[in-house]
Amino acid sequence: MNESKAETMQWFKDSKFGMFIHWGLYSIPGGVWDGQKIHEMRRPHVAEWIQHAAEVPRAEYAQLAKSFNPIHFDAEAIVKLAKAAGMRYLVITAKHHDGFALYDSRVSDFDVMDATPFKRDIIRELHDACKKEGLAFGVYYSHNIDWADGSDCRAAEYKEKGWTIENQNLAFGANTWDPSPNTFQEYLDNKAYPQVKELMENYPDMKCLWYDMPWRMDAEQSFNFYKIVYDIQPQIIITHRIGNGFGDYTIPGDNKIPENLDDLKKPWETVGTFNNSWGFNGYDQDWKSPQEILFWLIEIVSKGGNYMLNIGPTGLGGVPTESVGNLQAVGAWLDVNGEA
Ligand code: FUL
Repeated sequence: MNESKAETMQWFKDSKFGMFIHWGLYSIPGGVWDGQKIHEMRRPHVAEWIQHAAEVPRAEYAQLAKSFNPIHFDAEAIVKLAKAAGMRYLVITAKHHDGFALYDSRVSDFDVMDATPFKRDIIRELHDACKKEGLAFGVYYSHNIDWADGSDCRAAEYKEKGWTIENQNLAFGANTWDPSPNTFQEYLDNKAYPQVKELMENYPDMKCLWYDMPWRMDAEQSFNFYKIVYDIQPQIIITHRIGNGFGDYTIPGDNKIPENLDDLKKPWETVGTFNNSWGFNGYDQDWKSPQEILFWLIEIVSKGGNYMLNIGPTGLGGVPTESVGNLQAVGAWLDVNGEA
């Protein structure tokens, strides 16, 4: 295809509405650990952070992989749902903060092929289904936080020295309860950089890469994450959450519409939850109605941004019925009232 970055930027500006998918081992407990609900534990109260909230040891959390068998997962149905809703692109968590990869990684066994009975490459299936259906595709990759392998040695150090406001912020999200023995740099060299390289090599023609939560990255590390992508798929645009001022587009915040548009020097995207979590939360019924979704979409698009709305499939791979119904209703409204 050999599209240029400028062309992808134009594609991005024209696309307006996309689907975000947060899916992984955390979708099995669905916001509840040992009978305790995520919003009763420490922040942030989002179901994909359950390991952090309940301070689940790495080995115990990894046991979830043995029961990850999402028999209802149907990549083509998800892609068709996105299209029916009027969405033009799809971005899925290839690896979230728990460190578990939804594709076949050669550098880690903590992935869907090696650690689960499911043994299907979810990223490949969605990538291919998007290609078939003409939907643009991208991946999310948690480059900094990795509770399985990336625990920042400095976080343990901060803890020992006592938490000051400054280092508390720096250590936010780090695995301080059961840190992996390796250093942060070892994690980067042996897992994160090679995994991003694998993603670039395995899944061609992607449009965007969603890095997240950059604190603790220094400029060289952020640059490396940028370069690996650029060397292999130069057309890909990257979120500014790569850190240190790199990145091609801005995320004003989770569920945030920017107030001062002049401050935004780059094209932007608001990402939004359907209820109050990104990953599946089995007890959160606070779904956005079709009217609310349309409000967000119109408000964002009229200000020049894109809206990427999230779905969180269940541990069995089904899309919550409320998300399906409300997305279809949005699509029906856009069919009549929307612009091409
Ligand atoms: C945040 C993450 O910590 C959440 O889990 C989610 O992925 C959201 C889109 O970005 O910063």
